Amino acid sequence: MSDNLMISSSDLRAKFSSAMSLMYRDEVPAYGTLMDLVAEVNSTTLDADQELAQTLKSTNGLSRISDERHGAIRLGTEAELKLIRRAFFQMGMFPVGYYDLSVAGIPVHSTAFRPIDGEALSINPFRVFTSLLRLDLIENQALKTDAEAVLAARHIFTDRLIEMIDQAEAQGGIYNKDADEFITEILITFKWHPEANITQELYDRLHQEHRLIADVVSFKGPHINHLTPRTLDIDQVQDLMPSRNIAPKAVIEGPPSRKCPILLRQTSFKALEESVDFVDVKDGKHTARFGEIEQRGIALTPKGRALYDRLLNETRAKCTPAPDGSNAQEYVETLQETFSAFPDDWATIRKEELGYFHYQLAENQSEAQDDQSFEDMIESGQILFSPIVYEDFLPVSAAGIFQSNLGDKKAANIAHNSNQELFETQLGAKVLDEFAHYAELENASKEQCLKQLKVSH
Ligand code: OOG
Ligand code: NI
Repeated sequence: MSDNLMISSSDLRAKFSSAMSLMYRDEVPAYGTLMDLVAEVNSTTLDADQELAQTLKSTNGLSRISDERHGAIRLGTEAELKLIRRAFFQMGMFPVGYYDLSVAGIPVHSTAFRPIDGEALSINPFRVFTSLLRLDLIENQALKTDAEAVLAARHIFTDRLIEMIDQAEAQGGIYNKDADEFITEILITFKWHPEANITQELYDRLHQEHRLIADVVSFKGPHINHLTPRTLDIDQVQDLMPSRNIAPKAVIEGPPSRKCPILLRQTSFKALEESVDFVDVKDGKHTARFGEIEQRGIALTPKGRALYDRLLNETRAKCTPAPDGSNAQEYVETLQETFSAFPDDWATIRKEELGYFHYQLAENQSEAQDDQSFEDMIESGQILFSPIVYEDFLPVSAAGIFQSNLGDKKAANIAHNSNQELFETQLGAKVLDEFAHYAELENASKEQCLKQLKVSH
C-alpha cells in the first residue's frame, strides 16, 4: 500500500467497523459471547443449507457473514450531529431516512449513516443509527437549561480528529498513512467513559425525566450503545441466548419468520448495569449498553410498507408484548397469524408491487421478440428477478429496542412531534429518501436489461 495514496472510503469504513467491534467486545464481554453464538449458529445454518451457502458465497463472501452490520449512538447537540456527519462522510456513510421516535415516547429523532451504492455495501455495509436528543420536547425548563449547559461544554471529538477532518475535506480524502490514526482518534469518541460529567444529583433529575436524557447528557461523549452482527437464523439465536447466560429481550422486533423474509427482524440482549463515577459520588450505576442481532429481507414499496404497518398495528392491538416476556408465545402466534395476509412468495410480492426487485437477463438471453413485453419476458423466464435487500431501519422496532434497554418502563408522555425539517437543519443536510432510493435501484436494473436487449438486436 503506497503511503501517498488515499484510502478508499469503503476501506476506511471496514477498518472502522472492525476496530469498533474489537473495542466493544473488550468493553462489554457479553457482546463477545453473543458474537460467538452468532458465528456458531451461522455456521450450522450454512452447513444445513448448501444452497444458501452458495448464494452467499457468490454475493457476499462467507468470511464476513457474521460481521457487524450496524451500531447506534445518541448525540446531544446540533453541533455534534454536524461533526459526526463530516466524520462519517470520510468513511462513505451518508444520512438515509428520517425516524421520529417521539411517537413512541422517546425524545429523539434519528437517521442512519450508511453506504449507499451496491459496491460500497458489499465491501462493508456498516451503518450507524444516529439519534439526536430533542430537548425541545422537554417541558421542565430548569432541567432543560441544566442539560443544555452540560452539553454545550463538552467536546466529543479530539482536536486532532477535527484537524484531520478539516484536512481530509481540503485534500479530498485521507491518505493511507493517516488511516490508522484517524481510526484511533474517532474510536475515542465512541468509547465508554466511566467518569460522568455531572453530579449524581443532576443525573438523578435527568434520569427521572427520561432515562435516555441521562444517557446522553451525563457522559463525555456518545459511547456506542450497541453493535449488531448479522444472523442467518434469528429465532435460533434468540432461543439459545439464555443457555449462554445472556438475557434476550422479550420478543423479536419486526415481521414474523417467513419463507420470503421482508424488511428487518432484530432482537437484543438486555443492557447491563455498569459502574459510573459521578463528579461527587464514586461507584454509581448506569444501564445503557447492550448487544443486538439482525436478519434482513426485501425492501418494501410504500404499498408494501403500508400493509406491513397495518398488520403490525393489528397484531399489537390484539396482543401487546409484555416486557417480562410473559405473553411472548401468544404475541408470536398472533404475529404469525396476522401476517398470513402478507403474500409469502416472491412472484406475488412482485406482481402486487409490495417489494422492490432487481432484474437481470437470464444467461444466454439476448433476444426479445418484438411483440414481447417486459412482463412477458419475466413470465417466460427470460428476465429474472431477485429481492433488493432492505438496508434501513424501522421506527416501531427501534422504539422496542430503545425501550427494552431503557428499562421497559412505560413510555414517557411526550408530545408526538415529527420534524424532519428541523432534523435536516440540525444535520446541515437533507437525508436521502429511502423509498426513492430503492425505486431508483429497481429502475436502473430494468433499464440495464432493456439496454442489453437493444444492443443485441
Ligand atoms: C437505537 C435503537 C435503534 C435499531 O436497530 O433499530 C436501533 C438506540 O438504542 O440508540 O439501533
Ligand atoms: Ni440497532
